[in-house]
Amino acid sequence: MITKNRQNKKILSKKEKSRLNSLERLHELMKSDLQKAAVVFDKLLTIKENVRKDVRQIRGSITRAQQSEKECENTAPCAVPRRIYNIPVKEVRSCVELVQTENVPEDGSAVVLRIDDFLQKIAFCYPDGRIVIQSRFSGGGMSFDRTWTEYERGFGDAYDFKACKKGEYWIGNKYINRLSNKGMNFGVKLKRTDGETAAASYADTRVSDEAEFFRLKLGNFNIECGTLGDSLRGDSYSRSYDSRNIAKTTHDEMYFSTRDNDNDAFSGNCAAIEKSGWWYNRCSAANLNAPMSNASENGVFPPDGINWQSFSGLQTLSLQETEMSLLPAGWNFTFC
Ligand SMILES: [Ca+2]
Repeated sequence: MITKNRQNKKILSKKEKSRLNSLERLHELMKSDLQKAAVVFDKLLTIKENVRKDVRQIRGSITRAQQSEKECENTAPCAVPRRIYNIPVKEVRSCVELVQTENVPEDGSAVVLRIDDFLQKIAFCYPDGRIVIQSRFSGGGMSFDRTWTEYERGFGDAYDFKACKKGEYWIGNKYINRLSNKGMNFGVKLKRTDGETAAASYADTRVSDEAEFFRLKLGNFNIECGTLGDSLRGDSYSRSYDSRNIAKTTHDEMYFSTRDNDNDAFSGNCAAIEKSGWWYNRCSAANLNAPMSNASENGVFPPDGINWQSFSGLQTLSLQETEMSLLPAGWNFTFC
C-alpha cells in the first residue's frame, strides 16, 4: 500500500503529496501506539491473573482461620481469652472501678489493670473490689521458687484460660508497690488440708519500691473469719521458742528476698532454704510462697510447705490454697 502510494506520489500535486506524507507519519505513530498498548494489555492480563491467585490465597486463609476459631471454641468454652486478646476486655484503673461499673460474678473476673499509661497487667478482681496479688491452689503446679526479676515483674497467669477461672500467679512486686504506695487493706485467705478456711486482713499496708527492696510495712491486724493469729508478725512460732523469737520471725518491716537476692536477717539464705521469694526475717512464721509440699513436715526444720503457723501449725501438711489481695481503705473484704 505504501509502495503504491509512493508510485502515486509522482502523479500527485505538491499539496496532495504533503498531505499523504502527514497521513503516513500518523499511520506510523498509531502503529507504534498500538504495539505499546498491546504490551500494556499483556501486562494487565498478568496482573489480573496474579490478583486472582492472591484472592484465592486470602480466601483460603480466611477459611482456615474460621475453622481454627471453631476448633478453639470447641476446646475452650470460655470467651475470656478472646476478650482479652481481642481487646474488649474491661480495662480499669482498679478493681473498685470495675465493680462500680460492672456486675462482677461471685467467682471473680479477669481485667486489664492499667496502673498508669506505661504500666498495665492482667489481674483478677472480686465483687468486693479486691485485687488478687497472689493466688495458689492444690494441683496448680506453679513453682514459686523464682528469681528477683521474676518476683519483681510477676509470673503465672491471673486467669486460667482452659479452666475458665482464676489461675496461680504472683502479680509482681513493682505492681504491689505501685498499688499500695498510699496504703491499702491487705488480705490473706487460707485453706488447710482438712478443708478448714480462715482469712485475715491488715489495714493501711504498704510495700515500698525496689530501691528499698520492696519492704513490707503492715498495718493493724484483723481476723476476717476462721481461727488464726497474726503470723506475719511472728505468731505463733513456738516449738521451744519463746515470745522473744517473734522478733526473729515477724515479717513486718522486712525486705523482700529471693534466692539470688538475699536481704533477710539470717546469716544464711532463707529464700534458698525455703525455696521461694518472701519478706524473710530469720526466717519465717508465715510463708505463702513456699512449695506446695504434700509431705508432712514432721517437725523438720525449717518448715517445708506453705505455712501460716498460727493456722497451719508446725506439724501439719502444706496449706492447700492461698490468696493475697489488696483493697482500698474504706472498703470491706467479703472473704467469709
Ligand atoms: Ca541472709
